[in-house]
Amino acid sequence: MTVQIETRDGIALVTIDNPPVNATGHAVRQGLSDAVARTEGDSAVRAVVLACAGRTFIAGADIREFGQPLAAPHLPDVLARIAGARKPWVAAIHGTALGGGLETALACHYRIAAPGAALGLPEVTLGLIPGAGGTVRLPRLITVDRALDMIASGTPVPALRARELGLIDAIAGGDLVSDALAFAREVADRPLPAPLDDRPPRPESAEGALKAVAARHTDRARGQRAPLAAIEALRNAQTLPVAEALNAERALFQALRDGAQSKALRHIFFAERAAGRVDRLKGIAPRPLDHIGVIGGGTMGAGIAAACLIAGLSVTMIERDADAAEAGRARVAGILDGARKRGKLTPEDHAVRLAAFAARDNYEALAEADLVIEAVFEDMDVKHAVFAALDGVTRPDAVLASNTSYLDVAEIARAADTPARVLGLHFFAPAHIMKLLEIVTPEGLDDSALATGLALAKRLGKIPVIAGVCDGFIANRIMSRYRREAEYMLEDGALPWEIDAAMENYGFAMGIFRMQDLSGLDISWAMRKRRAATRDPAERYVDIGDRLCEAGHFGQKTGRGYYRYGEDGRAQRSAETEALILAESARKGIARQPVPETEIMARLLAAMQDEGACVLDEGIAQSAADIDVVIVNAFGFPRWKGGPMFAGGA
Ligand code: 3H9
Repeated sequence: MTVQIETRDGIALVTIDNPPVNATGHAVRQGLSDAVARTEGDSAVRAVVLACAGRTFIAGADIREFGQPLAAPHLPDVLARIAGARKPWVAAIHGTALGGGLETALACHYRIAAPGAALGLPEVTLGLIPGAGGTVRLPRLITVDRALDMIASGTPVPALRARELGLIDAIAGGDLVSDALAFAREVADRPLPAPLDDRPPRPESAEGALKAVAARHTDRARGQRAPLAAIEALRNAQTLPVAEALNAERALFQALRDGAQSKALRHIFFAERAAGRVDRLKGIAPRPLDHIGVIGGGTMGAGIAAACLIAGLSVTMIERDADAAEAGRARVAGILDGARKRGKLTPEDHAVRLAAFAARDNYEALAEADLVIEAVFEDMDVKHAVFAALDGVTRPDAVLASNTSYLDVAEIARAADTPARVLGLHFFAPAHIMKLLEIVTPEGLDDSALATGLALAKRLGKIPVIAGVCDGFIANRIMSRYRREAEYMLEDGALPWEIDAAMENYGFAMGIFRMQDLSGLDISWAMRKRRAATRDPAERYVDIGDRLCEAGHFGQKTGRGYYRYGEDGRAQRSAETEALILAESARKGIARQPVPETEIMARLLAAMQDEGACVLDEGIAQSAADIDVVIVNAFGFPRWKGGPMFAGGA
């Protein structure tokens, strides 16, 4: 039974058991509706506790049902029945009460949560707003500006904060269900509290707070409809009678649910969860993972080490000498300090994580490592030297990984005595923050080594995507293709800020030239020089980036790049860059033509889709959805467009 009722001492315990996350699919809605009827009709029942089996309270509506016609009873009607019950309902929340889950808890008369629980209305992350009363009931329980902030950001709040806000009535001190039953026994004798629907919205927490929150989310929306719909729904909740506000919420929800943005966001939601699944690994156990070795204490190595430490692993970092080891140690300590300051690590955890870290200047310190990640200079000879050295000192069952972002992992592996234990783990900078991890699988890779790479990703909270071996794997290969297209457009008639504006108006977090300025133009220049000898002479080559570097313009760090940077670090159009571009077009005999914004985006998207199709054909990516996951997470492609392959109808 999906919903079970058991009466204990006058209190009905209604338990939802709908794995994996107790979503309110049809069986749950029907079961809850029946539970209201039964408990209302049973004179032995004085109060009701609503709890969930498994890892979490209800985590929302069943997103898989959204594409299909929904069968009655609908969630808003079920919740109206709970809200109108004559006996008090107490929601007992563990794990996460999200979306329709929190709305169910809001329909109950009381809420009690386990200390580790989190509560939120994350519908905007799926291009939606709450559709079962959340926008109307939440601002009647917590202040209207905080309600808007929760709904428009989609960010859940932990139990402690929920208690401060007035979102829950109590935090369980012992076993959640026992505490909730005791709570229900107590409130059964009290008069039923006025349903939220009969209360007025709570005024804003400070004058002007609501306006400020609305302005912030309008600014951030950048083309997304859901946050704006949330603002509209909250306004309705304040100005319309409850029944009308609920109807208006439902209409907004349905329009969003059937719209392109929500479909795209649902695609990415499921694609991210499917990524990194490899059928043949079923039943293959990963090797133990406690102690990680990191070779190289530069920006990337330090970020990887910090990510592992934050996840609770112990880390030994190797550098070439004591000074470099000390510099690497300081970089890692700096990242951990930042995590403590931002509240990501408690002071106690910070101390424990630091104690689990060592920076050394000899490979022998890796004798006990379960997995070693190399993050040294991108040069095949350097990598070969590292892997040859690792062979001699690591345990034979240790997994060896290269963090290369484009080199041939199969060739790197050949330097090891046991190539089958070598794979690529391509982190994105900053490695302790970026969610994406490309797992590069050379032919002959041992299954348990691959399973271990995937287990590491899970432990670090990353999204793993499996990639085959080729130049640049999935992310950088597609990126270099569309960067090339952007460069062609520079020669053909567009300027960097026009291309960036087109991308940002499409929804990218940042245009490609601004992004290159930020990461520095010198690294890719060095790579181009290394590859110059092997480049196909027939291939169209744009020299503008090289010319900028030759002039010492390495991007934001030198105050000059594609843009010019003032004291405040703001990017400004550069007359110098423009003159250089015009001169390059003239040198090649290209008659510049303005490139309209729609054409800029059409050309960039076509380049991504075309390269994506090649990546798929060659078996480098497992699916088109994996490519979307990579491009959305690596390069700020707007999630609400679903990724280039989804946008192209793949
Ligand atoms: C909503 O509620 C609308 C209402 O306002 C109005 C209605 C009228 N449905 O993430 P995980 C699956 S909108 C269906 O790996 P975790 C997921 O696909 C909804 N399936 O676990 C995966 O399946 P599989 C608002 C769902 O522990 C499995 O569960 N709610 C749903 O890392 C495990 O998921 C949300 O937006 C769902 N709602 O994280 C919450 N949720 O194993 C969305 C999960 O086959 N969910 N699945 O791949 C989450 O944020 C996370 O899943 C959660 C668990 C934090 C709950």
